[in-house]
Amino acid sequence: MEALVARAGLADLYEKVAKGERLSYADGLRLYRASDLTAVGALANVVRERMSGEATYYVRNLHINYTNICNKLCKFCSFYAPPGDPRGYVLTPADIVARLDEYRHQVIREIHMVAGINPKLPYQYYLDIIQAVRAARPEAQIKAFTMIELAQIARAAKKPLTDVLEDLKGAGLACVPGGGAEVFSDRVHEELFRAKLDNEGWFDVARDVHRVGLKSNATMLYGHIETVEEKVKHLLHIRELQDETKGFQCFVPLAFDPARTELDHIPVTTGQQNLREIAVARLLLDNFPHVKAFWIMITPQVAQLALWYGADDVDGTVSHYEITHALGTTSHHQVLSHEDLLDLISEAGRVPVERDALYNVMVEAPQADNAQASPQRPVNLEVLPPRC
Ligand code: V47
Repeated sequence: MEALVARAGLADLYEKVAKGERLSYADGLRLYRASDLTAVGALANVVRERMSGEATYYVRNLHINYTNICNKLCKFCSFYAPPGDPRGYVLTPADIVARLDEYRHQVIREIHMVAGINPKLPYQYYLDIIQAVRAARPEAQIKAFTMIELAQIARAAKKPLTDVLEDLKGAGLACVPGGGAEVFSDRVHEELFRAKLDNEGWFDVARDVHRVGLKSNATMLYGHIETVEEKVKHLLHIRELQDETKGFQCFVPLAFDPARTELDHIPVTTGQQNLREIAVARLLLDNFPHVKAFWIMITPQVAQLALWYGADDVDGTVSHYEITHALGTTSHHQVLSHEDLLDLISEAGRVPVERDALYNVMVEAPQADNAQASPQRPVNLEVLPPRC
């Protein structure tokens, strides 16, 4: 390992990582530019194993996108329908309960609910959908509303955000996902998502979320027009906020999927890029408990490798996802079964640990009915064709 990182010219970074020293902006640039990705991954693995050992967290979850109507018109997004577009939909609380009913025979620990910014939705709608989900699946935790949605909900409520967050908590909100962060760069904001809450606005909302005692995640959308410098600044910016609030649970790098977007000339991210993003994040975000591999965007195959490049969390069974699609498919039904998730993790030589949305451990390791999910059994990766 020392020889590997020395050959890659990263011996001094190994020293820092071994001593648990914080990496700098310049270190971040070097990690992005180092030609030997295995050396960067090996460094990240030191941190990953120090923080989580062999454990790989996973969640049985369900994603629900309650409306695709959005007035932000982000160039990287293929999911939205602008207001007035006939493709627009809004799920009523009853629609959402009907969706949940389709999964009544399955264990669900986390319901992840995010959507477009639909200015027509009244404040009560948001409380109603949380209450409806809570009543239908009281055992599942609700992770809902990006910082962008929360700003819109407060606008609809005409109340201070902290009051709104207390109302949402009272209705059943357990925690907040990390979406809408994109890349904290004024240049990229201006170019790709001008109408959306600006970067400082995202931080202000996150600060309030953490202030009222809700945990959240943070994301970074990469693989479009961003630069390496912008990505390092993004990571250091959220590291700084984490020092202040300690409210982030997990960092989620999101690989840009250009299909059906205004940026469809941009090539899809490669396996090398996807693994590097996870590794650099693990190394720079020394105060984040978890780094997630979201297989929907990077394929289950690369998510599996990511468990040796810094990721200690795989999301999840997912079941239904509308924001992006597996390459070459248009189906919203995007799922890994519980057994396939267990196999994916075990085959990689890690120990699967089931969690809920707040990282409470549900079971220590595969239980009796999963025990035959031997690492030898081939993982069903047919759900997605490889993207790289
Ligand atoms: O905010 C939009 C991104 C996000 C595209 O917190 C795109 O655990 C790629 O945030 N290609 C929503 N990405 C999803 C999200 C998320 C997903 C999984 C787990 C968690 C978590 C959060 O998806 C948006 C935006 O950044 N997005 N369009 C696209 N074409």
